Amino acid sequence: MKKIALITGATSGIGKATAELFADNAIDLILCGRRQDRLDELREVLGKKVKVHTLSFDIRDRAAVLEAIGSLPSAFKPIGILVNNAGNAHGLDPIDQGNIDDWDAMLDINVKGLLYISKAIIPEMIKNGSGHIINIGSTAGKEVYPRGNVYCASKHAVDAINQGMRIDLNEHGIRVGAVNPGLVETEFSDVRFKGDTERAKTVYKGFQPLLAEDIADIILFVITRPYHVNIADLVVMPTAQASSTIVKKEL
Ligand code: NDP
Ligand code: 8X3
Repeated sequence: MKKIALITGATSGIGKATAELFADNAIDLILCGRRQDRLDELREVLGKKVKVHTLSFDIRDRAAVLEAIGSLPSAFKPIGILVNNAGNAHGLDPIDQGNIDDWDAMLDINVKGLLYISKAIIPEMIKNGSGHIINIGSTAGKEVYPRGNVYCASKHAVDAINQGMRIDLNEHGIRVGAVNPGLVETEFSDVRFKGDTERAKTVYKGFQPLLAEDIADIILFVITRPYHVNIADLVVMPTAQASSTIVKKEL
Protein backbone atom coordinates (compact mmCIF):
# COMPACT_ATOMS: atom_id res chain seq x y z
CA MET A 1 0.00 0.00 0.00
CA LYS A 2 1.23 3.54 -0.76
CA LYS A 3 2.44 5.43 2.30
CA ILE A 4 0.45 8.37 3.68
CA ALA A 5 2.15 10.81 6.05
CA LEU A 6 0.48 13.42 8.23
CA ILE A 7 2.75 16.33 9.10
CA THR A 8 1.75 18.95 11.67
CA GLY A 9 3.25 22.40 11.30
CA ALA A 10 3.70 21.89 7.56
CA THR A 11 3.32 25.56 6.65
CA SER A 12 6.86 26.56 7.58
CA GLY A 13 10.38 25.48 8.52
CA ILE A 14 11.04 21.81 9.31
CA GLY A 15 7.49 20.67 8.54
CA LYS A 16 7.40 22.35 5.15
CA ALA A 17 10.84 21.03 4.14
CA THR A 18 9.74 17.54 5.22
CA ALA A 19 6.55 17.80 3.17
CA GLU A 20 8.56 18.81 0.11
CA LEU A 21 11.05 15.96 0.53
CA PHE A 22 8.32 13.39 1.18
CA ALA A 23 6.56 14.53 -2.02
CA ASP A 24 9.81 14.01 -3.94
CA ASN A 25 9.82 10.47 -2.52
CA ALA A 26 6.27 9.62 -3.59
CA ILE A 27 4.72 9.77 -0.11
CA ASP A 28 1.12 11.04 -0.10
CA LEU A 29 0.54 13.86 2.32
CA ILE A 30 -1.87 15.27 4.85
CA LEU A 31 -0.55 18.72 5.67
CA CYS A 32 -1.64 20.64 8.76
CA GLY A 33 -1.21 24.17 10.05
CA ARG A 34 -3.30 27.26 10.70
CA ARG A 35 -2.25 29.38 7.71
CA GLN A 36 -4.70 28.38 4.98
CA ASP A 37 -2.93 30.39 2.24
CA ARG A 38 0.28 28.45 2.80
CA LEU A 39 -1.56 25.13 2.87
CA ASP A 40 -3.26 26.05 -0.42
CA GLU A 41 0.10 26.89 -1.99
CA LEU A 42 1.62 23.60 -0.80
CA ARG A 43 -1.34 21.62 -2.17
CA GLU A 44 -0.97 23.41 -5.50
CA VAL A 45 2.78 22.74 -5.79
CA LEU A 46 3.16 19.31 -4.15
CA GLY A 47 -0.17 18.08 -5.57
CA LYS A 48 1.62 17.82 -8.93
CA LYS A 49 3.80 15.03 -7.45
CA VAL A 50 1.63 13.17 -4.90
CA LYS A 51 -1.88 13.18 -3.42
CA VAL A 52 -2.19 16.05 -0.94
CA HIS A 53 -4.96 16.76 1.56
CA THR A 54 -4.77 19.82 3.80
CA LEU A 55 -6.29 20.41 7.22
CA SER A 56 -6.34 23.86 8.78
CA PHE A 57 -6.83 23.91 12.53
CA ASP A 58 -5.28 25.18 15.74
CA ILE A 59 -3.66 22.17 17.41
CA ARG A 60 -4.51 23.67 20.84
CA ASP A 61 -8.21 23.19 20.11
CA ARG A 62 -9.03 19.61 21.06
CA ALA A 63 -12.44 19.60 19.33
CA ALA A 64 -10.95 21.09 16.15
CA VAL A 65 -8.23 18.41 16.08
CA LEU A 66 -10.74 15.58 16.42
CA GLU A 67 -13.07 17.16 13.85
CA ALA A 68 -10.24 17.64 11.34
CA ILE A 69 -9.02 14.05 11.64
CA GLY A 70 -12.61 12.79 11.57
CA SER A 71 -13.20 14.70 8.31
CA LEU A 72 -10.46 12.85 6.40
CA PRO A 73 -11.70 11.18 3.21
CA SER A 74 -11.40 7.38 3.45
CA ALA A 75 -8.51 7.37 0.95
CA PHE A 76 -6.46 9.40 3.47
CA LYS A 77 -7.46 7.49 6.61
CA PRO A 78 -4.75 4.80 6.75
CA ILE A 79 -2.00 7.13 8.00
CA GLY A 80 1.31 5.25 8.12
CA ILE A 81 3.55 8.09 9.27
CA LEU A 82 2.79 10.83 11.79
CA VAL A 83 5.31 13.65 12.09
CA ASN A 84 4.51 15.51 15.32
CA ASN A 85 6.29 18.71 14.40
CA ALA A 86 3.99 21.69 15.16
CA GLY A 87 5.42 23.82 17.90
CA ASN A 88 7.36 26.92 18.82
CA ALA A 89 9.00 28.84 21.61
CA HIS A 90 7.20 31.95 22.85
CA GLY A 91 9.45 34.42 24.68
CA LEU A 92 12.87 34.06 26.31
CA ASP A 93 12.50 35.46 29.82
CA PRO A 94 13.76 34.62 33.28
CA ILE A 95 11.17 32.52 35.10
CA ASP A 96 10.13 35.37 37.41
CA GLN A 97 9.43 37.64 34.44
CA GLY A 98 7.78 35.07 32.17
CA ASN A 99 4.55 35.91 30.40
CA ILE A 100 1.83 33.47 31.43
CA ASP A 101 0.20 33.60 27.98
CA ASP A 102 3.55 32.46 26.53
CA TRP A 103 3.69 29.59 29.02
CA ASP A 104 0.15 28.54 28.11
CA ALA A 105 0.94 28.69 24.39
CA MET A 106 4.05 26.50 24.69
CA LEU A 107 2.46 23.88 26.90
CA ASP A 108 -0.82 23.87 24.96
CA ILE A 109 0.80 23.62 21.51
CA ASN A 110 4.03 21.69 22.06
CA VAL A 111 2.68 19.20 24.60
CA LYS A 112 -1.12 19.03 24.63
CA GLY A 113 -1.47 19.60 20.87
CA LEU A 114 0.97 16.78 20.19
CA LEU A 115 -1.08 14.53 22.48
CA TYR A 116 -4.42 15.49 20.88
CA ILE A 117 -3.29 14.72 17.35
CA SER A 118 -1.59 11.48 18.42
CA LYS A 119 -4.71 10.36 20.27
CA ALA A 120 -6.76 10.96 17.11
CA ILE A 121 -4.43 8.96 14.85
CA ILE A 122 -3.06 6.10 16.95
CA PRO A 123 -6.28 3.98 16.92
CA GLU A 124 -6.08 3.60 13.11
CA MET A 125 -2.40 2.60 13.41
CA ILE A 126 -3.31 0.01 16.05
CA LYS A 127 -6.08 -1.31 13.78
CA ASN A 128 -3.57 -1.66 10.95
CA GLY A 129 -0.93 -3.20 13.24
CA SER A 130 1.73 -0.78 11.98
CA GLY A 131 2.68 2.85 11.88
CA HIS A 132 5.52 5.24 12.56
CA ILE A 133 5.40 8.26 14.84
CA ILE A 134 8.23 10.78 14.69
CA ASN A 135 8.15 13.30 17.52
CA ILE A 136 10.14 16.45 16.90
CA GLY A 137 11.77 17.23 20.23
CA SER A 138 14.78 19.48 20.71
CA THR A 139 18.13 19.78 22.42
CA ALA A 140 15.93 21.89 24.74
CA GLY A 141 14.35 18.58 25.74
CA LYS A 142 17.74 17.17 26.73
CA GLU A 143 19.12 20.10 28.72
CA VAL A 144 17.90 23.40 30.15
CA TYR A 145 19.40 26.76 29.20
CA PRO A 146 19.08 30.21 30.80
CA ARG A 147 15.63 31.75 30.16
CA GLY A 148 14.57 28.60 28.30
CA ASN A 149 12.60 27.40 31.36
CA VAL A 150 9.08 26.65 30.03
CA TYR A 151 10.07 25.95 26.41
CA CYS A 152 12.64 23.46 27.77
CA ALA A 153 9.94 21.99 30.02
CA SER A 154 7.65 21.51 27.02
CA LYS A 155 10.39 19.73 25.07
CA HIS A 156 11.37 17.59 28.09
CA ALA A 157 7.69 16.59 28.11
CA VAL A 158 7.96 15.63 24.42
CA ASP A 159 11.00 13.51 25.35
CA ALA A 160 8.97 11.72 28.04
CA ILE A 161 5.94 11.30 25.78
CA ASN A 162 8.19 9.87 23.06
CA GLN A 163 9.47 7.24 25.50
CA GLY A 164 5.98 6.56 26.86
CA MET A 165 4.51 6.13 23.40
CA ARG A 166 7.27 3.73 22.43
CA ILE A 167 6.64 1.63 25.53
CA ASP A 168 2.84 1.58 25.28
CA LEU A 169 2.66 1.04 21.52
CA ASN A 170 5.34 -1.66 21.50
CA GLU A 171 2.77 -4.46 21.63
CA HIS A 172 1.05 -3.01 18.56
CA GLY A 173 4.15 -3.05 16.36
CA ILE A 174 4.20 0.73 15.98
CA ARG A 175 7.54 2.47 15.61
CA VAL A 176 8.06 5.57 17.76
CA GLY A 177 11.12 7.81 17.78
CA ALA A 178 12.22 11.39 18.30
CA VAL A 179 14.40 13.72 16.28
CA ASN A 180 15.90 16.40 18.54
CA PRO A 181 17.54 19.28 16.68
CA GLY A 182 19.73 22.06 17.98
CA LEU A 183 19.70 25.45 16.28
CA VAL A 184 17.78 25.39 12.97
CA GLU A 185 17.17 28.63 11.09
CA THR A 186 13.41 28.75 10.42
CA GLU A 187 10.62 31.08 11.55
CA PHE A 188 11.21 29.69 15.06
CA SER A 189 13.04 32.75 16.44
CA ASP A 190 10.66 35.18 14.66
CA VAL A 191 7.86 33.55 16.63
CA ARG A 192 9.89 33.39 19.86
CA PHE A 193 10.64 37.14 19.62
CA LYS A 194 7.13 38.00 18.41
CA GLY A 195 8.05 39.32 14.98
CA ASP A 196 11.29 41.12 16.00
CA THR A 197 13.15 39.83 12.95
CA GLU A 198 16.37 41.72 13.76
CA ARG A 199 16.63 40.00 17.15
CA ALA A 200 15.69 36.69 15.54
CA LYS A 201 18.52 37.02 12.99
CA THR A 202 21.14 37.51 15.73
CA VAL A 203 20.43 33.98 17.02
CA TYR A 204 21.93 32.49 13.83
CA LYS A 205 24.62 35.11 13.21
CA GLY A 206 28.31 34.17 13.00
CA PHE A 207 27.93 30.44 12.41
CA GLN A 208 26.25 28.00 10.04
CA PRO A 209 23.00 26.85 11.68
CA LEU A 210 21.15 23.76 10.60
CA LEU A 211 18.66 24.25 7.77
CA ALA A 212 15.12 22.89 7.75
CA GLU A 213 16.21 20.70 4.82
CA ASP A 214 18.88 19.04 7.02
CA ILE A 215 16.20 17.90 9.45
CA ALA A 216 13.92 16.79 6.61
CA ASP A 217 16.79 14.62 5.28
CA ILE A 218 17.11 12.98 8.69
CA ILE A 219 13.36 12.38 8.99
CA LEU A 220 13.38 10.76 5.54
CA PHE A 221 16.31 8.57 6.64
CA VAL A 222 14.41 7.60 9.81
CA ILE A 223 11.26 6.55 7.95
CA THR A 224 13.06 4.67 5.20
CA ARG A 225 14.88 2.20 7.47
CA PRO A 226 13.71 -1.40 7.22
CA TYR A 227 10.68 -1.93 9.47
CA HIS A 228 12.69 -3.85 12.09
CA VAL A 229 14.91 -0.77 12.61
CA ASN A 230 13.59 2.01 14.83
CA ILE A 231 15.63 5.17 15.36
CA ALA A 232 14.40 5.73 18.90
CA ASP A 233 16.05 9.04 19.79
CA LEU A 234 18.32 11.16 17.64
CA VAL A 235 20.08 14.43 18.55
CA VAL A 236 21.49 16.65 15.81
CA MET A 237 23.29 19.98 16.15
CA PRO A 238 25.16 22.29 13.82
CA THR A 239 28.88 21.51 13.86
CA ALA A 240 29.39 24.93 15.44
CA GLN A 241 27.18 23.98 18.38
CA ALA A 242 28.34 21.82 21.30
CA SER A 243 25.42 22.39 23.67
CA SER A 244 22.52 24.81 24.10
CA THR A 245 24.91 27.46 25.42
CA ILE A 246 28.17 26.67 23.61
CA VAL A 247 28.18 27.86 20.00
CA LYS A 248 31.38 28.77 18.16
CA LYS A 249 30.59 32.10 16.50
CA GLU A 250 32.74 34.28 14.29
CA LEU A 251 31.30 37.76 14.63
P1 NDP B 1 8.48 27.33 12.39
O1 NDP B 1 8.00 28.48 13.19
O2 NDP B 1 9.12 27.61 11.09
O3 NDP B 1 7.27 26.30 12.16
C1 NDP B 1 6.35 26.01 13.16
C2 NDP B 1 5.15 25.28 12.58
O4 NDP B 1 4.24 24.93 13.64
C3 NDP B 1 4.38 26.13 11.57
O5 NDP B 1 4.03 25.35 10.46
C4 NDP B 1 3.13 26.52 12.35
O6 NDP B 1 2.01 26.62 11.47
C5 NDP B 1 2.94 25.32 13.29
N1 NDP B 1 2.17 25.73 14.47
C6 NDP B 1 2.57 26.61 15.43
N2 NDP B 1 1.57 26.80 16.30
C7 NDP B 1 0.52 26.05 15.88
C8 NDP B 1 -0.80 25.85 16.35
N3 NDP B 1 -1.27 26.50 17.45
N4 NDP B 1 -1.62 25.01 15.67
C9 NDP B 1 -1.18 24.39 14.57
N5 NDP B 1 0.06 24.52 14.06
C10 NDP B 1 0.90 25.36 14.71
O7 NDP B 1 9.47 26.52 13.36
P2 NDP B 1 10.34 25.18 13.15
O8 NDP B 1 10.12 24.58 11.83
O9 NDP B 1 11.70 25.51 13.58
O10 NDP B 1 9.70 24.28 14.30
C11 NDP B 1 9.14 23.00 14.07
C12 NDP B 1 9.37 22.13 15.30
O11 NDP B 1 10.77 21.98 15.48
C13 NDP B 1 8.84 22.73 16.61
O12 NDP B 1 8.28 21.69 17.38
C14 NDP B 1 10.10 23.27 17.28
O13 NDP B 1 9.96 23.30 18.69
C15 NDP B 1 11.10 22.23 16.83
N6 NDP B 1 12.51 22.63 16.90
C16 NDP B 1 12.95 23.74 16.25
C17 NDP B 1 14.30 24.09 16.34
C18 NDP B 1 14.85 25.34 15.73
O14 NDP B 1 15.95 25.76 16.11
N7 NDP B 1 14.17 25.95 14.75
C19 NDP B 1 15.24 23.25 17.06
C20 NDP B 1 14.64 22.12 17.73
C21 NDP B 1 13.33 21.82 17.62
P3 NDP B 1 0.90 27.76 11.50
O15 NDP B 1 1.54 29.00 12.07
O16 NDP B 1 0.47 27.90 10.07
O17 NDP B 1 -0.17 27.20 12.37
C1 8X3 C 1 15.02 24.97 19.41
C2 8X3 C 1 16.46 24.98 19.79
O1 8X3 C 1 18.13 26.02 21.45
O2 8X3 C 1 16.51 27.50 20.39
O3 8X3 C 1 14.33 23.98 20.07
O4 8X3 C 1 15.82 25.96 22.10
S1 8X3 C 1 16.71 26.18 20.99
